[in-house]
Amino acid sequence: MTLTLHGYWRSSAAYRVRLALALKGLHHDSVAHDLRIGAQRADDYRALQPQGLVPVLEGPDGPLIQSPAILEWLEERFPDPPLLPFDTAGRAVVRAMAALVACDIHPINNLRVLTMLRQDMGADEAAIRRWIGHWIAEGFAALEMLIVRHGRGFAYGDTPTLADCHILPQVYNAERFAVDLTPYPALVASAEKLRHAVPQAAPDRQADAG
Ligand SMILES: N[C@@H](CCC(=O)N[C@@H](CS)C(=O)NCC(=O)O)C(=O)O
Repeated sequence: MTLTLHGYWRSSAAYRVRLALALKGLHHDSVAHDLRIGAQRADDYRALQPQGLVPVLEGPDGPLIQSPAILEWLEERFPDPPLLPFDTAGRAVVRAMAALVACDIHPINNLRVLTMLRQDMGADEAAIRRWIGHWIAEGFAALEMLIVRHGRGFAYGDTPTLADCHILPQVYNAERFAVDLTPYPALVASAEKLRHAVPQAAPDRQADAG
């Protein structure tokens, strides 16, 4: 089965998918779309992803969009190793952790939001960093509490889950923007554990990095 991931090395949403693919031991081909030059908005790419966002995963079920849906698809199609706990309560916690990143941190710090803040609202780089840092800190404070409660090495339990696939890319974003991570030791430790488990998924290991 051929799986082709359309992404960009620094895209944290694409990084989520690379992590899940790596954890499941799945090979994939990569197609890079340079977000800095707006390649994601080209007509032929919008035919795959009408929003003009990365990632897209092309496979036997057609082009799949929205990284949370792609991760759920991978989990259903390739259940071994599982990235969700077996019990319904645990699944709800893992999905909540993932949603905390995917719904409440990442979208308001996305490139198109930052571009609007810069271009239409007159925000300078100091204001942009304050904006990003604020939303990451608020979300990470809550995540830290959840990881202390549920984690045993990883964010939930002692094996990686879909929660970790969301958290590590968000930590990568936080590092890019020099957000202070010292208040979140459990979160950082869980992210480091995943980073070391699947180094091949890291942004700087991608062919288009630079
Ligand atoms: N909810 C979407 C978000 C995708 C997304 O925001 N991708 C970013 C990169 S991380 C992007 O393509 N940004 C381009 C832009 O904002 O123009 C998903 O999880 O797939």
